[in-house]
Amino acid sequence: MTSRLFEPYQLGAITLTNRTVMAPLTRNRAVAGFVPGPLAPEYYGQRASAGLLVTEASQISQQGQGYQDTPGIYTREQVEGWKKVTERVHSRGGHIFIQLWHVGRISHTDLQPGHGAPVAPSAIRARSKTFVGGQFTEVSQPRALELSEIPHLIDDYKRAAANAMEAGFDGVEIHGANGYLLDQFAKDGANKRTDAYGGSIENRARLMLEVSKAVAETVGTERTGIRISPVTPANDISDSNPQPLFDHIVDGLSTLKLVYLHVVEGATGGPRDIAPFDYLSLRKRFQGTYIANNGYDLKLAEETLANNAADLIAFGKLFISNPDLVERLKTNAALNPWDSATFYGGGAKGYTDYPALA
Ligand code: 8OZ
Repeated sequence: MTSRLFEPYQLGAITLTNRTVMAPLTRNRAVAGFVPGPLAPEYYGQRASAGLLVTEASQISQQGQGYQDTPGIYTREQVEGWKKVTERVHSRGGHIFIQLWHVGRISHTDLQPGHGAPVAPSAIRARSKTFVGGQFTEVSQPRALELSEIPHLIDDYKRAAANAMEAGFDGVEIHGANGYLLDQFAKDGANKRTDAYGGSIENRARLMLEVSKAVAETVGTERTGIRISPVTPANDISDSNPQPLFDHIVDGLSTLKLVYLHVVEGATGGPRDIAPFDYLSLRKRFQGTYIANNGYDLKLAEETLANNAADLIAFGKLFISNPDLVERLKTNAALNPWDSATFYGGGAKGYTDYPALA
């Protein structure tokens, strides 16, 4: 089988050198002010041979934060911090999108403005933990967002997207996955609203589509991607009927002409076959680029590209432990194992000290 993984790919206005994507990966190493840490330029720069890098999830506002030491993209200092990352990646010939994040109910009052309740579609607490104050803690009881707050929330996404352009990113990825705010609105396990944002599939999809439209208007459709996870149980999220929900969402995203659809197939970081779901239905509905993610190895990546079931393949943990993953896959070299003890928080260990091939 001839591999397409190492062929260039045109993503909107940018030419990727290959069809690998470094998945967004939370690392909890931001410094004071939730600014990307001093090692972040080196960490991302080391991985610039990926076709496309997507940053760790980055909160669009203080309200959007749910874990300690995650970076933001809503202050001047954060923009300056990210500039150092984009400059390093570009100087090494790479391309990088930032993932725009609002955690919704997966947060703790200690991280919220004025120690208020985290916000959610409905006042239903997730049976889930977050990491705050140096330990895993139950998430706090959320409050339901008022209808009148939604325009402000959309403004926060727009401001973050504009900041991303100022920081030199090639584009933004809206985090619509893994049981965070937009996924909470979309799925009926978390959304019990009775207004225009709850009830029917159309209503539950509304916020994700409105955010997508607003962000695309801010930075351009060719610089706006989105990540979804139709069946993941991450962060206690669930939906009674995800196929028609995501068929509808993807029809809407396609109409908006977003540049890519990034799909976590199965349980995030877990089994791909956790629940039946027809991903090809999404592939067919979406006119832009389809990025497949979750548990891909070289063989599955090559098969998937050969079958035209995806355009790009995102690798997560393999990119943590292999800064030169592309070269290793290309040459069938051994892969460094990852150390899960150093995924979240800490310094250079398990972050910038994984060796490249000699
Ligand atoms: C791991 C730990 C904390 C957050 C996601 C942003 O799952 C995350 C995340 C992953 O999308």
